[in-house]
Amino acid sequence: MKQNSMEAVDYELQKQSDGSQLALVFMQNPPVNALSKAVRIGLIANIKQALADESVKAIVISSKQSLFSGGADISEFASGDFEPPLPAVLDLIENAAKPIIAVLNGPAFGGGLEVALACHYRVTFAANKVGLPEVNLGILPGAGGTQRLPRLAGVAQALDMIVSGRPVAASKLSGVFDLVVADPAQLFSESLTFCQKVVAEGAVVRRTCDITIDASTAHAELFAQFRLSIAKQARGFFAPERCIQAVEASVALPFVQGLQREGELFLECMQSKEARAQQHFFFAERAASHVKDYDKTTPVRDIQKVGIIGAGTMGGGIAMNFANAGLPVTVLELKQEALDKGLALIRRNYESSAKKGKLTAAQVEQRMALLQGTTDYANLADVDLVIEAVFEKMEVKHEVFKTLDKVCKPGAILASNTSTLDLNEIASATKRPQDVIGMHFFSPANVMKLLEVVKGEHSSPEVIKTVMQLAKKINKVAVLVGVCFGFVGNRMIESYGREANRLMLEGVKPEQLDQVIYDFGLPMGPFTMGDMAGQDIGYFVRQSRQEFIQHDPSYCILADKLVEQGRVGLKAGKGVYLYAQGSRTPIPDPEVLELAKQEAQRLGIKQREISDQEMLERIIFPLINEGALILEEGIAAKSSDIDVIYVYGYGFPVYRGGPMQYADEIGLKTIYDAMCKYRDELGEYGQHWFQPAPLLKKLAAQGKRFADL
Ligand code: 3H9
Repeated sequence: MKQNSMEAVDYELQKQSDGSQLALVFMQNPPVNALSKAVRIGLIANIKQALADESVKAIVISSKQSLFSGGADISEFASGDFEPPLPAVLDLIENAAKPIIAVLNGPAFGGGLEVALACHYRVTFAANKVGLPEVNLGILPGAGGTQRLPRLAGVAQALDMIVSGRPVAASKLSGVFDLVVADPAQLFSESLTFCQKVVAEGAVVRRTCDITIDASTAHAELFAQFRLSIAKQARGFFAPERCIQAVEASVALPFVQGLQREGELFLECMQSKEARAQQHFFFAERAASHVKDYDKTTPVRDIQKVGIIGAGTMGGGIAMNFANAGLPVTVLELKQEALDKGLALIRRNYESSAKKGKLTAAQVEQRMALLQGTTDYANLADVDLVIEAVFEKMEVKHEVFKTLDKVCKPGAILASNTSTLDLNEIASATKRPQDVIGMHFFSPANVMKLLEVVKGEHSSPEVIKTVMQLAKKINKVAVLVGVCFGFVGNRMIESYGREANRLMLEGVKPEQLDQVIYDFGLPMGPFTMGDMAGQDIGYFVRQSRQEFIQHDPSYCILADKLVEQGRVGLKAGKGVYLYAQGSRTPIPDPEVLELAKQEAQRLGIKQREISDQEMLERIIFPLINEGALILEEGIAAKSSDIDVIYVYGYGFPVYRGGPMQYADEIGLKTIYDAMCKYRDELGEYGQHWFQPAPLLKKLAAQGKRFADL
């Protein structure tokens, strides 16, 4: 429901000991106090009222919510209605004739911090976080943030905050706050004393725009070095360079012209496809937690203790997530030796984080103390959730779930980390399929943000809700998916690997294709990725997919042959590429090209020159097409869920918003036409693998997007 400006901003007067009044202007727009149209109108009205009231000597802007403000209302961006513009509100604040003091009672981000920067004084508490995260939305602080922050905090500090988007604790930020109190509970009383002091000292209005930046602290070298330092993480993004240019303008131009330049750059960013993608992704990530399978009335089970079956790399990584969140974990391995090895690996991981300064030695010990090893299933009798991470074979999973059914207490959630197997079949090994669910972590499980939560045919709403909420507690982004081979992520990646292999048979060099995919924005191409993960992993999965080979004799034939020759990737020093001892740099190997040539001849595939565009389309479009099938089958509830899976699970560039947003951006008709073209051009292979999904065909014909579903 839209708020009106009276509700969005609250106004109070507070009588001071000298008889004068302090006007208190509180923003109130839950959940994050976004600076919506109503808030902007309310701020203008209340500030004007305070300025017109002769008894008011100073004005406080604060909030009664837990946040000071989460910034501009992003949900309004699509409407294009920015009236009254936020910069106009800030102009009113900065040029007010009475001192305006921002009291930051909670985090201030983006436009929220920009409001504070335009005030004449700023007060907060030490642990409070502030930041300008606009760059994460593909834009830049467009309400004077790029001009005012350098004036207050210095150019180097401002550049870092604006380009990284990282929040900073007030205690670590120099030049911005006039008073930083240690105890948040004392913030209001100390702020009032501060305001009285400002009034007593003549109510001086100190405008940030009047500060001159010392150009000697912001020479060209500083910007050049900064550009170099962020080149890797900024690759492919549009906004970071514009952020830097806007800060450069704060040094080179007077304030008013600087603001103008900021405005131009802001508009350029706003109109970029990267901004559309990043803003789509912001809402996609949050929308992933809005699922129809439960509601507010669905109870949630209390998870206090967790069990993990398997202390391998995956089981260990999963266990770390819970220990990091302060939950005790019992890790089970049947052999003591494997258990000791697994626990030692976890310790090494923690110690390596400590070496990098991410953990203290005490934290390492605290976390290790939460991890208990066992070789006896009976020790899982009291866990509230158990996650199985054992060998990916149905018989093995059945054994584990049968045993869990016997030993675990009623109401315990029994989860499988399977990445491909049928969860319903796994659940059938128990007498409580309603308590069985999939929790598909991505490797390394202690690092990757994504969790595919797989709902089985019988998984209860209560179990689904508990696991979705638990994911947030262990700092994962959970996406709910249905049961099919590979669920969403791995089912879609299948076509990606298949097509990479086929392209090599058709004459593409691995390094050519890897470069095309890297340039598209993924961290690495499919061959480098396969070598890093181990080519044997895909080989093993393919053994259970013999029906693919029956339809297509070329199906991943090169990858299979390489594995059969012991070329399993980086760990063997050779896979698709060669690796020098101790090096991770892939070296092209003519032997692999020769093998491709021979196999192509044997299969009657003509090798030819293939353009970068064809490579890209043949790698990415079938993946999108599979996404369309997944949507049609209801395996994913919405296209944005697929985007979240691809960005967080597979490194799909966030500035493309995920594969489905990318498809929407370039147009579904383009994808549909290309699928038809390859279907018709690639003979039997094309007929088999390039059939457009009916949903893609329908939406393309209607001129619609996946996001319209
Ligand atoms: C800006 O300021 C531009 C200016 O420089 C220039 C203008 C001219 N607007 O994340 P949560 C929603 S750009 C609208 O789960 P948390 C969110 O979608 C802005 N809605 O909470 C969700 O909705 P739902 C720069 C917003 O406590 C709900 O609020 N600011 C906004 O985990 C709860 O969100 C940013 O980039 C918004 N600004 O984290 C900050 N923010 O419940 C963006 C949130 O329907 N926001 N929502 O799913 C955040 O980083 C986090 O939301 C925050 C709270 C840390 C604030």
